[in-house]
Amino acid sequence: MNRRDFLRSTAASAAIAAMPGVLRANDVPTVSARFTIHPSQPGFPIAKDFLGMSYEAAQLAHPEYFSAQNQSFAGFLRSLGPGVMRIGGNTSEYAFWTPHPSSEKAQTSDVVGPDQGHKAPPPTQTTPQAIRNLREFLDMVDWRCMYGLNLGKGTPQLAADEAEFVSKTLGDRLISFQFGNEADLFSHNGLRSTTYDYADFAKDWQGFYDAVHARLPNAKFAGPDTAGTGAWVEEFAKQFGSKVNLLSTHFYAEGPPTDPSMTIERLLSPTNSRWDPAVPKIQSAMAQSHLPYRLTETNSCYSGGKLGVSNTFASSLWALDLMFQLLSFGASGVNFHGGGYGWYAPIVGSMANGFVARPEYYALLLFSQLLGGRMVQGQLDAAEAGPLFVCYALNNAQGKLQAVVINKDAEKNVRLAIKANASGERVSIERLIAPSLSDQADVTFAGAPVGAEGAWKAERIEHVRAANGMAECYIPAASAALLRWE
Ligand code: BDP
Repeated sequence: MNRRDFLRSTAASAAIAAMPGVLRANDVPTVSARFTIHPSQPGFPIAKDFLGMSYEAAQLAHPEYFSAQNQSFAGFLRSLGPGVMRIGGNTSEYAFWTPHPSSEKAQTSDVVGPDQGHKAPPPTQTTPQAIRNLREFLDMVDWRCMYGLNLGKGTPQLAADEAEFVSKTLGDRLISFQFGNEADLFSHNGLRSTTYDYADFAKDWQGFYDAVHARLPNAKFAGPDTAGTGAWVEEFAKQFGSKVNLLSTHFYAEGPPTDPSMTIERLLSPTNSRWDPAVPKIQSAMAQSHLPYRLTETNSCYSGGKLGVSNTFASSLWALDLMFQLLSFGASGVNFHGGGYGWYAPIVGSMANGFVARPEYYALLLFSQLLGGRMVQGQLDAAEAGPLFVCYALNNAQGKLQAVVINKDAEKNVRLAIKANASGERVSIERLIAPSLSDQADVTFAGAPVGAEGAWKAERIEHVRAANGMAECYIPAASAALLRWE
């Protein structure tokens, strides 16, 4: 770095440090990057219901949770726009449709965390009351639902009975049914023999489909909802593409939490040995079937998440980047798995104690500002900033240019020059920041934390000038920002 650059970067660091709430800028170097945006070269659209959450089916055994009574939880979903609630998880193979509960058990609001997958969970009952409450809840938050039926321990007959009631009750709040959760793991988890393979699953799936379809000729289905590397999704698309309205798979960035190599650094790494090989398979399944794809269950670390990784600000930068990786190949949405007080759950709490937003929730909150827009092409020259610095550009629903910049690197501030032939004389900046990547409680977006019932309102919006198609901004180490051309 020559003297002039050094002085400039020192001044930049001081300027960043002087900004209230923008921390950790002074102790690391500032490097340069350039992002050239082509607003007239469109990419994939950002579906209005791109955002979603995923919950264990066992939560339905406590029917007050997803009910109109649970206002404080509902607020967090409402703040994200019209999303998708996916009901499934390991416990969906142990959730049994119980149309006539013998004793009308008191409605409870107990919380069910994400299943840790260590052993078979206890069986639970899904009652008509739970489904009626779910409908009220979905209406209240204006979300729709993907509903997992029990393939592992259930029967086609029970699935058809349950589907009939769910379909009648959820009406147009229901997007599709799915059969089974991660059937590609059935050979390992005791739900089937150790030789269970795709052909066996296809037979099971067809049997369930026939039973439900016979009862509900207009019912919609999605699948395969598998865990792994995408191996089954291509076969599934080929065989059942004409019977489903959506392809679905899952992805956990790392795990298990007991493995010491599962760290923040690994989570934020630009490559992922589970996800990278899955993407081309998903793309080919989409291309051959012409079906949309949704990542129906994801999070940072399986087996319930990892304390000190999944519940930190790093998870927020990870989740934000993952959503753009999904958009880069045209995925229609994502469901972050949660529930209870799980380490990776974006929203945690209970009706008795109230709910709070974990750091990961802030990624969804930022992203909710982009719904209905469309990605546009951009070219990043980030040689100095390195692979942990990424930028994405889009036109919002009104055709105004926006960009999201994610600096996952805790060791470099970035001075970003942006070239964009966009109308607008200034660019607003809303920052997603926290004192450090490992912070668990002090995340803010646009200067404001998420409060009770998901209340949030931007409190600090910075501006920089855009002149002759150029703008410049500073992106401190370990932070992200939403830029809008005004
Ligand atoms: C997924 C399961 C879900 C678990 C999650 C985990 O579908 O039920 O909670 O793993 O292990 O594979 O955290």
